[in-house]
Amino acid sequence: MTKYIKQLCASSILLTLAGCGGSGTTTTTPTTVAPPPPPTSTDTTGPAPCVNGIAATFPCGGMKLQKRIPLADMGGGSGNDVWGWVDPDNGDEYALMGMTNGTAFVRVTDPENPVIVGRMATQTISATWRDIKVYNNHAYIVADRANSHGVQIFDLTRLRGVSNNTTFSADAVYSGIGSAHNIAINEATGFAYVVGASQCAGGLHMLDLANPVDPVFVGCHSDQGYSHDTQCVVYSGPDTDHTGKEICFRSNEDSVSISDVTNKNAPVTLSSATYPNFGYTHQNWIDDSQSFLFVGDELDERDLGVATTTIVMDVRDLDNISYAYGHVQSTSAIDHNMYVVGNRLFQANYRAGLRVLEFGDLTGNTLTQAMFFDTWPDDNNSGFDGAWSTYPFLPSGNILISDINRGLFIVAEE
Ligand SMILES: [Ca+2]
Ligand SMILES: [Ca+2]
Ligand SMILES: [Ca+2]
Repeated sequence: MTKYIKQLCASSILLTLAGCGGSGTTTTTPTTVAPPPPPTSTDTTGPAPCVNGIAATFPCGGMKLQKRIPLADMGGGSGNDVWGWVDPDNGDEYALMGMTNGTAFVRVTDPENPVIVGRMATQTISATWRDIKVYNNHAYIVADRANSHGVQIFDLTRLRGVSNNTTFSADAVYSGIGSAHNIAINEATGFAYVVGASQCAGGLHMLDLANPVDPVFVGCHSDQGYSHDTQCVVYSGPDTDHTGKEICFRSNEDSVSISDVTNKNAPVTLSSATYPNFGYTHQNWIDDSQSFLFVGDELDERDLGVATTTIVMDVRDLDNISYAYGHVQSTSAIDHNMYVVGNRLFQANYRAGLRVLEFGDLTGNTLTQAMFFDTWPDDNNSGFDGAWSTYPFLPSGNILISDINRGLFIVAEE
């Protein structure tokens, strides 16, 4: 969901407050509270096959419902982000479900019988925006407009062997930031990139995660001001000028930009570009060949009245990126968080639910809808309801959907 702070970030007042940098991790004594009685679940849904275009009450195509867990069962609040974790010792799969008031941990190894292992409350106040990433068996959790929330760090191996509904606290909290919109982690290098914080003018606040419970601030990259989201990778794409460098693809509200962050002391923006009919440049993900960047604009559908449109940027030359085309779908919903697995693009499209697009050669628009699971049966309009995010990277092939209104969905291809 968008957040309008670019103008604020440009103000001298905030810049004065922001500075660049920040440091400090508080190592807390993690607590594990004896679980209260498990919640009485009266309205989980599923499993349900997709029959005549409906799974339970949810429109579907080629996908089945393994289980839906209502928000109340996970401690409530509205839903927001979701990420996943696989226990390297035993292969157990987990959903890390963000909610306004905290994060729920759900073991989904048996997807028709998921186990709510427990939850960790927000570090400060309830927040519409929470974001979660995982590195080295630790979860890193930020929240937006949440005062001095910082980055909660949670050792996920503590979930091992826990059966249900335990109250956890963070192992440590990085307090070099307060609120932040998002956190990205390049798992290949062990660096985290906080974006949308007051620090670093809302740009990249870079952290070295070599010690997982004690992140070390290593630099800012704020030349473009506020970034709403980013994906950072070790570059292996077609532009041989930059092979092996650490490259961040950034969505900056009003543009897309490419940055070389290899040298944390001197990151450099290589290029930036916009596209027709932009409303709010929200989030992006690169294809496996690192040639084309999928970009979600969060306000074009609502404010410009276009049908669900996903932007494709040609980034084959990192020094000179350009708009390639927009892919238009049949709904009016807003495309939100999206991720690539092979030749498929998994999109959480708010009121249209999860849409899975397949593609071939991206030099032309070959995107077509392969399957879908609609968590908002009411309509497909451009409201901020329904599917916030999705996690399509579990080895089992089960796909997680975090729904603002209806909780955690575990779905699968039929
Ligand atoms: Ca859009
Ligand atoms: Ca180049
Ligand atoms: Ca719908």
